[in-house]
Amino acid sequence: MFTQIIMCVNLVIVVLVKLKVLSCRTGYAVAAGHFPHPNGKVVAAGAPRINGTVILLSLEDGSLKKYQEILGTQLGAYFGAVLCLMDLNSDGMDDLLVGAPQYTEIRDEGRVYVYISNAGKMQETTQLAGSHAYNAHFGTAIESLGDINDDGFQDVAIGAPQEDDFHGVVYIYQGDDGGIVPHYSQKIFGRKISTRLKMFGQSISGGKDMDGNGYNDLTVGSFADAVVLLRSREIQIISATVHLPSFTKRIPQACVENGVSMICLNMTVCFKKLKGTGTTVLEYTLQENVDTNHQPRLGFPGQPKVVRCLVNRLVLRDGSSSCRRHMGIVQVRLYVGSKI
Ligand SMILES: [Ca+2]
Ligand SMILES: [Ca+2]
Ligand SMILES: [Ca+2]
Repeated sequence: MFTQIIMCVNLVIVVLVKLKVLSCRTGYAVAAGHFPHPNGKVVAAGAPRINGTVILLSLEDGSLKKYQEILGTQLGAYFGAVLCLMDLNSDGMDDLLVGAPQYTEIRDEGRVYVYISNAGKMQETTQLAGSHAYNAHFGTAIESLGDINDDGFQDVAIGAPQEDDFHGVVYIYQGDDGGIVPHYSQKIFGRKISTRLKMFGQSISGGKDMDGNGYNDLTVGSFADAVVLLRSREIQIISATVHLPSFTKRIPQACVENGVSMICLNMTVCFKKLKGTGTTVLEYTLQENVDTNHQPRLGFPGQPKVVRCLVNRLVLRDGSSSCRRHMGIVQVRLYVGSKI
């Protein structure tokens, strides 16, 4: 049995909380946030020895009081060595990510446990494991990035510094209304940035817009006398509309392709940039139906025969819209009596 002291300090107040917990090193990692309600104040403290423990302390009347205790399940996983409080599901209350970088299936793959605030408690919903890579130490660093893909939910970066033969990897996961998308959205290899990088992802700092483009960027530390700044690209939102003739049966223009009667169909596709700056080169594909169980009836002029999809590109500038006209071809025998 050990006694640990956690201090909550501002300019004039010092609060000491004595905790009796079964494992030591309480305070190895700490994080602060808002829980169990949007105005509530909570401190999470990790004690990673033995099976590992995370203690949640709520700030009430100037004192920190034990609110919830979360126990790790695997001996030596270092559960609680890394903590991050952030609002993943945008309900106004912070959620908790707990790193266990030495969690082992074969050897030290690492794991991150995700707890979502629900009914006044942190409840485990998801376990993240990166690529389950041998000796990766996934979860060595966990950092909130803010909302880098502009979908209204905060995103998170997780380091696995010993993955890829100690060159290191950083994973990006996206928050959503259920908490977090369990599969990563991006895997960033240190080796692809520079072969000199070692232990890329040992430390991560995010949530700051370093280049002023309106999107938060990511700074990643390594053991190679190098710090890497990864800049977020801006999000562009483009609307796409396809205009078809209202009465396709009355299209008068008949086509013949390879001796087979066809009906021509003039269509217009329009794109408008709703969000984003600069010049965008847009490549688009037109295809009648992507359902492989359905026989397509619409094609496009091609050489030497009709093709089922058409690929084209155009340039969109700031706030601009642009349209292109294309001719579709419908086989007569399939067209009669049915709509496209
Ligand atoms: Ca939340
Ligand atoms: Ca997001
Ligand atoms: Ca930026």
